[in-house]
Amino acid sequence: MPEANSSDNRRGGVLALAGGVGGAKLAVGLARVLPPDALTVVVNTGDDEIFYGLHVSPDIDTVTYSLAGLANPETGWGFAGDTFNALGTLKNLGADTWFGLGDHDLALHLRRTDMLRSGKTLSDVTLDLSRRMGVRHPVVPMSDQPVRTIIESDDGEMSFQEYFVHRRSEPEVIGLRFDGADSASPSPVFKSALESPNAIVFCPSNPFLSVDPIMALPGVREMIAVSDIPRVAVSPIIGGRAVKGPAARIFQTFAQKPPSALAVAEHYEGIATHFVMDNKDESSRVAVEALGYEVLVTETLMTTDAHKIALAIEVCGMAGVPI
Ligand code: FO1
Repeated sequence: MPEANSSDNRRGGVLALAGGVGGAKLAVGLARVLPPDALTVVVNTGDDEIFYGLHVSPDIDTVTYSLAGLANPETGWGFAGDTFNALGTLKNLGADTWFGLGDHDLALHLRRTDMLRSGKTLSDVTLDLSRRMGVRHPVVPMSDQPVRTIIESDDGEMSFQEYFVHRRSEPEVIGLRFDGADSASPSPVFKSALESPNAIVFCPSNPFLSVDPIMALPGVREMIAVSDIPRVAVSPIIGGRAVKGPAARIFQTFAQKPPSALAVAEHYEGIATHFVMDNKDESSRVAVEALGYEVLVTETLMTTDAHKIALAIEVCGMAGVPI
């Protein structure tokens, strides 16, 4: 496997693909060890939805708030210490308020929606707002066109937020599709980052729900699969369990097996070249290596900034990316 070369100035640094909370944690670590021109974080927008008339981009916000040091440490999403006065008023005024937008969060969504309505792209708006929050590394939506993750369930079709937040992942998932992906294109910064990265990192986000929407954009899977650089997948499954979210049932449905680091490695087969899994999953090392991966077994649970940085250093080391 060719190693990234620090003197290869034509290369564009690390391209990290992320969903929400798990992806945001590794993005924080990577941003602490890499300069802004050596990291691009491309974020899933399949979970985006209109709430209260406002454009909500949950994964972009989770990544941005996390990089800005503003994320709610208990939930991983939303603003730390946010209040919910406006939501209470909305409820009193008859709105269905199952999707919890705090007061600070609402201000961000008002601003984003206003900027989008004035004709700016989601890329422009994300860059502008993230800079204003003090984020120095580029946070980039996967696409500027709408792509929506639709859950096909035993109780009908629904948006991801309807399934995950409103219905608490209770409906039985029987299918998944990414509406709009075929006719969308990767956002301009994503497209140029794809052309010559030093390494690609699949952050520990749900492979089916958070990374697959990114891979579903025309040309993305193919470009990644044929690239000759290290492509590191970090398992979001630790000891057979998802750190957060509905991964267990989703794995059962789509991989036809319970969640495991090995199932994640199988999912990224032919796409990733390197695989990072937790010490708790050490027993699967040989099976993952047999799939052709270079494997790193380490501590992957990121409960502190020190963990995030340590994992980022290991990921960069494995990919030969100088820090
Ligand atoms: N998740 C919840 O479980 N309940 C909520 O009310 C909720 C509100 C919310 C508001 C803004 C935001 O950026 C994220 C929010 N999330 C909420 C998280 C979000 O639904 C998921 O974590 C992601 O879409 C999955 O990656």
